[in-house]
Amino acid sequence: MLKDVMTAVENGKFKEIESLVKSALDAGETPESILDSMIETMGIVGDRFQRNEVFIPEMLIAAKTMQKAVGVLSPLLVGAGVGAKGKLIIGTVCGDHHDIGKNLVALMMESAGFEVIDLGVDVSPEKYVETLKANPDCKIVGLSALLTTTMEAMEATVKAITEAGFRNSVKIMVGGAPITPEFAEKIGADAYASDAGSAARKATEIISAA
Ligand code: B1M
Repeated sequence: MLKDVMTAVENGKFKEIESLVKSALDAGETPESILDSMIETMGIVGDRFQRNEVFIPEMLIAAKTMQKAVGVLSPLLVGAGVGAKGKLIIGTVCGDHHDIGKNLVALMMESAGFEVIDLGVDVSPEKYVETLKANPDCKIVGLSALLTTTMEAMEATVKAITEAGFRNSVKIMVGGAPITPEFAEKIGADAYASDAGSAARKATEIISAA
């Protein structure tokens, strides 16, 4: 069942994906295992793109297919108590349009009890600062980047938040495929997480410690 879901995502079977995910759930697969298998598949698609075996349209349709599948899984992943842990602003940094990972992190944060303000993709440092001004009770800002070329924008965002005077009132968490704990430390972020599940755990940890 998982193999069918993976093949459908890899080949961009947009129309079939919902029923395949439902069949996998009916067969006893957990939402988490289905999600993990699709994340693995996107890695495979990325490797094929790098080897010039697939191109942007194929990568895009695989992404859209995964997003449709996530739509089926979302209600099963979101838990009770949404918002109880406070506000969290999240977005993909300026110049970067990848949002599947960021959306999963947002979903897991919501499921962990945060009220999530999702700014979407290609978010400028100014937009983060503006949103912080409108939400001074925000506890965490999450920055996602998938391109090595947009890591710089992540650094610029941390700098803008610091210069706007919010550095003592919010924690900044960063993540995304090219991001490392060393880079997070170098740019002055408070936390790094490698995946959506650990991002939610880490977020809970840092607000409890604050
Ligand atoms: Co893009 N792309 N892409 N792409 N794309 C990558 C990232 C790439 C690695 C593919 C490759 O060459 N192997 C490569 C980057 C190379 C590099 O920078 N070193 C690449 C490239 C080059 C590009 C373009 C430049 C291609 C071009 O135009 N020539 C272009 C850039 C567009 C732009 O952003 N300006 C581009 C475009 C696209 C599409 C639009 C076609 C599509 C995105 C669609 C969308 O997101 N709506 C796309 C896709 C799908 C990919 C791959 C195949 C898959 C990404 C993905 O969704 N993964 C990707 C290859 C890969 O990642 N191996 C690739 C699944 C997702 C669940 O994982 O996003 O890593 P991920 O998120 C994880 C963790 O990273 C972490 O948790 C998530 C869940 O567990 N995480 C956080 C993420 N954010 C976090 C934040 C946190 C904490 C954890 O705290 C706040």
